[in-house]
Amino acid sequence: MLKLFGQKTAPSTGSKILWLDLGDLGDLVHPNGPHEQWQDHGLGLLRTILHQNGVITDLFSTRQCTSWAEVKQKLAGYEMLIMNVRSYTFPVAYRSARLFKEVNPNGLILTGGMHATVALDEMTAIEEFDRICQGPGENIIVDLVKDPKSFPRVIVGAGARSMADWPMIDRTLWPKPANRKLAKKFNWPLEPECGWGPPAVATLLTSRVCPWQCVFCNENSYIPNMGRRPVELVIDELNFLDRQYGPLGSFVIHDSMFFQNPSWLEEWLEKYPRKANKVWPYWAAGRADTVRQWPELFEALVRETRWDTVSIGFESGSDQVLRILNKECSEEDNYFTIDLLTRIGDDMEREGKRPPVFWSNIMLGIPGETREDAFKTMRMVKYTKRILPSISFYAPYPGSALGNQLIAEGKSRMTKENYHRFPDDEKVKGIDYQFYRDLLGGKYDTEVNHGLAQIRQERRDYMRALAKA
Ligand code: B12
Ligand code: SF4
Repeated sequence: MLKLFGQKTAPSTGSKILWLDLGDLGDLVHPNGPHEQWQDHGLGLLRTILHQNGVITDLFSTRQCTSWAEVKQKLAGYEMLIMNVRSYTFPVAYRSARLFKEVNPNGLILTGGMHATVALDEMTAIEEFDRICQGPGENIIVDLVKDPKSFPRVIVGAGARSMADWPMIDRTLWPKPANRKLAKKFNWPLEPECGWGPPAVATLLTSRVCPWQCVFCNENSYIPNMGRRPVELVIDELNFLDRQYGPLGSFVIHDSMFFQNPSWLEEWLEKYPRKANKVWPYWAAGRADTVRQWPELFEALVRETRWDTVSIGFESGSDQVLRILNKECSEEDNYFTIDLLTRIGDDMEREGKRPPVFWSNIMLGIPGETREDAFKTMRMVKYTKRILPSISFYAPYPGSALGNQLIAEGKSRMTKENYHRFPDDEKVKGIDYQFYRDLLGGKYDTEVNHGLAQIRQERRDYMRALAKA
């Protein structure tokens, strides 16, 4: 069997089954930013389950390669290829599948992941994909990999009822950084610092589904409901990672919506500061309306559990747009949340503590948004005292209600060759992107600054805050 592994990839286990981690070429060699280096929990979970059941797989990542020729070389000699395909990795997945079949004409390709659930037609159109699993895979992956031929081409997956049933991910099954300089600061199998908290960083999930129905997202329409991971298991995992690979510096809770389910949050508030090896600061997401609904709980979490980086999907500073998005939050909810965290931060600063900061998700270029709406949004961003803005041009993802509608109307510019490559990609037809670039560049600062206190009128480089979306 021909296997050409450079030092960049994990040594071969001798297995003829390869799990290919997907992402843009070079992201684990010379990454563009920290988020490109984060690890894939779907891959981590399913590979852990496979290995615990005696099904050993090899691994490498397209992110560890800098050319397609290198990817092709590394694919040679395998009998089976497995991939977790999300919409944003679909272009890389199908290109890899073609290369795999070129070098292993009799090889079999198993795919699963979010894109199979939300855009089955695009997946079935790729004839190289021999099996396509929709939905969760934890209770099907072992049987499927052991005997793929006993399954039809399109399969509905089976998941756990609760995240309590998930094994702890074996993080050594994740890809390594493929460059010595990067490896030094990566902290593998933990993850690198991204500006939210000290290294080493661990990413984890405590919940999978958000019950809201924002039209640009509404993942609960395609991710089956499941029980949240028990607080004790989350703390045990953090303590284990700290002991085994640490010292841990901070962590990122990747949940789409951490600030939900008050009884879980109250238990977290009570146990995390007491039972964790150290009260590490963390990043986690919430919504402005729930902060307004449970302000005491929010404040206690920020103060006592070191929820230092509070991600809120503000999205827009205009009620008109928030209604288009079915966000079920109002301008008033947004300003309530901003004022509350500012007050907490001012207090903590007076006490000599590090004040919490917002990771503020903002969208521009939403169909139906007027210029005045966009000015209001940028005004809200500038009004926020302690903010890491994450601004993106709205992207019509399949699976979301608005995404599906725009795709059906032929208005999406996201093609299977280019789901999203660069932050300022133009994603929807009929949107005046030049206006938005000018807005971020400062051309409309007079309009944006209208009514803002002098101190808030200072501008930052908002073009740099523009994120891939
Ligand atoms: C963590 C996360 C990220 C991380 C990703 C890190 C990484 N390397 O993977 C970061 C922060 C970088 C990220 C960024 C983005 N993300 Co993101 N992200 C998530 C999030 C919150 C969790 C993903 C996860 O780990 N899930 C848990 C694991 C266990 O699930 P899973 O990977 O789907 O795997 C399961 C199944 O799919 C299946 N399965 C998977 N593979 C296979 C293979 C086989 C053979 C089988 C049988 C089954 C199977 O079994 C697994 C276990 O059940 C999801 C939302 C969510 N709740 O899932 C969004 C989500 C995946 N992201 C999304 C998007 C759009 C993005 C962004 C474009 C911007 C944005 N809006 O957030 C960027 C683009 C990133 C890029 N690099 O280009 C969308 C994807 C929509 C789509 N149609 O694919 C989601 C669904 C959120 C949303 N509703 O908008 N993201
Ligand atoms: S955008 Fe946020 S609040 Fe809305 S459905 Fe998605 S995860 Fe939930």
